[in-house]
Amino acid sequence: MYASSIPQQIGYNHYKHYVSLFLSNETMLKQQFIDDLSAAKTPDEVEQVRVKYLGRKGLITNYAKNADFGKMTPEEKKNFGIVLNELKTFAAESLQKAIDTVKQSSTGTKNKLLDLSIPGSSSSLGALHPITLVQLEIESIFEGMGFTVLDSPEAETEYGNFESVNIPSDHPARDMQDTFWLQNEMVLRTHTSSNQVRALKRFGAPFRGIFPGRCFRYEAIDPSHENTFFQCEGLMVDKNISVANLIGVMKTLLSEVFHREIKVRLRPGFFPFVEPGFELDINCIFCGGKGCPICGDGWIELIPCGLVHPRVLEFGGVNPQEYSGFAFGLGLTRLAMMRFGVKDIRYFNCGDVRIYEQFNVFI
Ligand code: FA5
Repeated sequence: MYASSIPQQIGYNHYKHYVSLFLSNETMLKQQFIDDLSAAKTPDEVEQVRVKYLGRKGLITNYAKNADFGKMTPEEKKNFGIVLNELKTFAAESLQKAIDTVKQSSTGTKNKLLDLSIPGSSSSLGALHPITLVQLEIESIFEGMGFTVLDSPEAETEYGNFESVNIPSDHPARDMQDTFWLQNEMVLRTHTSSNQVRALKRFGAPFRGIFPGRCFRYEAIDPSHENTFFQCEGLMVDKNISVANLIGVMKTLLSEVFHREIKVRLRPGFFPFVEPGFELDINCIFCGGKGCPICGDGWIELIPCGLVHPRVLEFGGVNPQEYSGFAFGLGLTRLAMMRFGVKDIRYFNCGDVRIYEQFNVFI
């Protein structure tokens, strides 16, 4: 019987019936046994098949009882016996194979579940970003000196980012910080200095606080310049604050960060919101001050600072006759480079976790 000769309109059950008309009873029984055994997936189900066909009242065991031996010739009887024995042997062997297979697959699964020698799949823990590590360190150093740590917005008004720190719209200092302007006329802050006036307005004087945060500049990037980097603004306003207080705090900060005395140099620097203003540079830790592609001349510009300009105090509602103060804008990303010996600032924003994992401080 070939499938191609089956009438098109019949389904599978009809097909089986159709086929059965052309097959002997023994062949039909064998096929039925094969179908049942293939459907058995567990040892219990195989056992049910065994009982159904080879049990005491099984279909194969009792098959001979239904045979009409009286109508058979001796030759037919002999053939019947041979076919029946073959069927019994076939069924017994098939059942044995099926039992072995289902047992193997079920114990195999159990073994797999219990096999403690198979390496587990581990999930890796994240590490704190090196800039975050340095930020936390700085926060703790300043908290130790009585400073409060404050959060602040990354999008600023034009007034906050520029005018409140004495940089009016026609001031050339605006050109020193190329800016990302947002469509709603806010700016992505170019520095953290806008927090000076914000803090004074909110807390008044005396005040000691730091403001770590991300800044953005439309900058051509190179090993020491990024378009997205971190600063940490600091502000201390009280009676009789002088440059001596400023230098004292900066030296404490650097010796605690680097765990040794760091050579620094203070040179005049211009920032419209401080008077006098300074650039505090540290001796390059990569070349020891000889000059290299990272520092240029052996010094790294790290902390611009100065005494708070009287106008800024006024903008913050503080009387400059009564109070004075210092402010600084520490380059946190640059400090992280120095702290961990990272030679190119671009590694910090590249998103390659293999770099961050080396710092190996788990959350
Ligand atoms: C300022 O941003 C001033 N607001 C700092 C200040 C605050 C001065 C208070 C006085 C008083 P400056 O543009 O130099 O200054 O940036 C400060 C520090 O931020 C730099 O010394 C440097 O360490 C870091 N910095 C600036 N631009 C980048 C950049 N593109 N990539 C990485 N770090 C930068």
